[in-house]
Amino acid sequence: MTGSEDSASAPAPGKKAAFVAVVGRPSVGKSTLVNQICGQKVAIVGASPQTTRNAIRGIVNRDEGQLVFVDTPGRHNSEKKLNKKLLEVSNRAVDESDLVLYVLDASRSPGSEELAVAELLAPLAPRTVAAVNKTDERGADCGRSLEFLRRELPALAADRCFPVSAKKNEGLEPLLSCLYSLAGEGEAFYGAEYYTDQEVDFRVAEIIREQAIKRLRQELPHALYVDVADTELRAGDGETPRLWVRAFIVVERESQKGMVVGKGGEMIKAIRLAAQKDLNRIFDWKVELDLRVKTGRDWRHSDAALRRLIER
Ligand SMILES: Nc1nc2c(ncn2[C@@H]2O[C@H](COP(=O)(O)OP(=O)(O)OP(=O)(O)O)[C@@H](O)[C@H]2O)c(=O)[nH]1
Ligand SMILES: [Mg+2]
Repeated sequence: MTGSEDSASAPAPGKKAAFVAVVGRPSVGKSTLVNQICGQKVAIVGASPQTTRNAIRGIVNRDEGQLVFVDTPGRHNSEKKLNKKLLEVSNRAVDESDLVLYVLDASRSPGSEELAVAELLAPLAPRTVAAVNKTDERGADCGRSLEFLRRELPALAADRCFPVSAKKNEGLEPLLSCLYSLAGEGEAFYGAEYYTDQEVDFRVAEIIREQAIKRLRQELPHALYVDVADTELRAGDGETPRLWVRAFIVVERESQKGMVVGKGGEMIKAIRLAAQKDLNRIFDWKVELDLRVKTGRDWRHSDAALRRLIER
């Protein structure tokens, strides 16, 4: 290429660019890890399994180049419609990515579900890196996870397996260096100002869902989704514009509505205020949330609802 304009848009020589699918069983800490690596809250985190329901991209820009991490739903083998859909999301992310970051939980003994993940990744070992997470947890046995990897994924070199604590931000730098070393050269996929490519409505819905599942028990975290019905950017009193949002927490049964609303409306108020606080931190706008509850019958068994909610 010749001419100053062309050379300005060409990738700098030697710059890396790759998509990294972050894969593993539910609750091993994939989303926590992506958030730490990106230095931003990209994906929501929850104590109950299957918090992540979509492929969520978090972008890391460094002098060496750009890595796009694709957080995925935890791989849980079950015949339920929702689980099958979540597995599809995970499979697609693996297929479409250049590298795989396999996350394991050092505090749990690897069982059949872990074995299924290792089997899936076996043919991909040359482009896989493993993170053995939660090394900070009491009773964590990192050696057990490393031994599992050696036995079940022998093609994965030992120097590609990294003990980490996503929560404490420990051990992430060598892991990231390894991923950069494996990434191919190429032009960045996103502008350097981006750390995620999620749309505002989706991020708002996810932050509300995080606050809801944090407070609700039993089946409710799995049974709900959040529907952002309306948003409007309004001029603020001072310089900060206000983002007004009307959103619904959608549950499956009439009887679940009461639990989300809580006694005297206390529960939904707590969810609204906490979500609003988080959203004010994430966005440059002052966010005003109008939050309500409604029923969306049996959405987990509806193909149309699952397509709309999961395949974004
Ligand atoms: N002790 C400890 N807890 C962690 C660590 N990383 C994540 N957790 C906790 O593990 C739980 C699950 O974390 P997530 O990041 O939501 O896990 P995930 O793998 O994304 O889960 P799914 O999206 O449901 O598959 C949360 O309670 C986290 O706080 C860690 O390094 N140490
Ligand atoms: Mg997750």
